[in-house]
Amino acid sequence: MQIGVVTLFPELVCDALAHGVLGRALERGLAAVQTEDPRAHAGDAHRTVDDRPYGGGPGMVGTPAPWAAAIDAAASRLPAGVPRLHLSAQGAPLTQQRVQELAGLPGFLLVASRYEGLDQRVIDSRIDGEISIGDYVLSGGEFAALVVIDAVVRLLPGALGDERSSVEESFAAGRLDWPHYTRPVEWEGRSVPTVLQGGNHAAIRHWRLAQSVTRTWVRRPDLIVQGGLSSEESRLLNEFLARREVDDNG
Ligand code: 4F9
Repeated sequence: MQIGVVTLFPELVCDALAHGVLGRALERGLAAVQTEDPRAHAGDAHRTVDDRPYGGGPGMVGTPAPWAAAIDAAASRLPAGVPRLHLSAQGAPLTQQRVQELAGLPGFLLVASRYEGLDQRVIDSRIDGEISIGDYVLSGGEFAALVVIDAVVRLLPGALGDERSSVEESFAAGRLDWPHYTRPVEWEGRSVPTVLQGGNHAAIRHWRLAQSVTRTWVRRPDLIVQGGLSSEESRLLNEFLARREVDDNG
């Protein structure tokens, strides 16, 4: 997979990609990330990449020519036809489904703008879609681009040590995870739930599904409104609501 990132801070992006699962996946060649800096495409002596907004107001707007040239240069090094995506609070919310779609492509180009954003004409002429990672404003799109890259690259075959992890995740799509525990069995007076200490796999599965659906119900009812409950889930939820075994911390 070939990923391009247009950014005024190529080092920030590259440095962040050097660690953990992501760092190892890139090292092993499962994906390659190339950056392109609009400043390298600025024509004037001051290397201008932003200017004051027409119509007035605070902040600055990305100058069209250097941003368009950087996008074109980055796109020319990627497989033909891959989507060009701008990170923006005005974009479509990033979901695991979108992440999975991106993971199936030969590549994509992420454009991380600064200031009040890009001149709209660059978006109109060069961008295929806009992605938001949440309803808040960042000082630039770099961290949003890194979120997209992290979420996608960890899904590539071979990126996780244990491929079951991502299969189980997509199986559990639309549900929050259940709680996890490791040794020691007792810590600061708190115990690992008894069911997890034994080897009754059916009971463990039952407990995990119940925790997962009940947590989702309490903390993220919007996820359940979207997809509804299976009959097993509504049975587990009713059992657990009757016993109130789930923490509502969140
Ligand atoms: C990008 C916010 C993606 C949320 C980019 C300022 C952004 C953002 N999701 N905010 N520049």
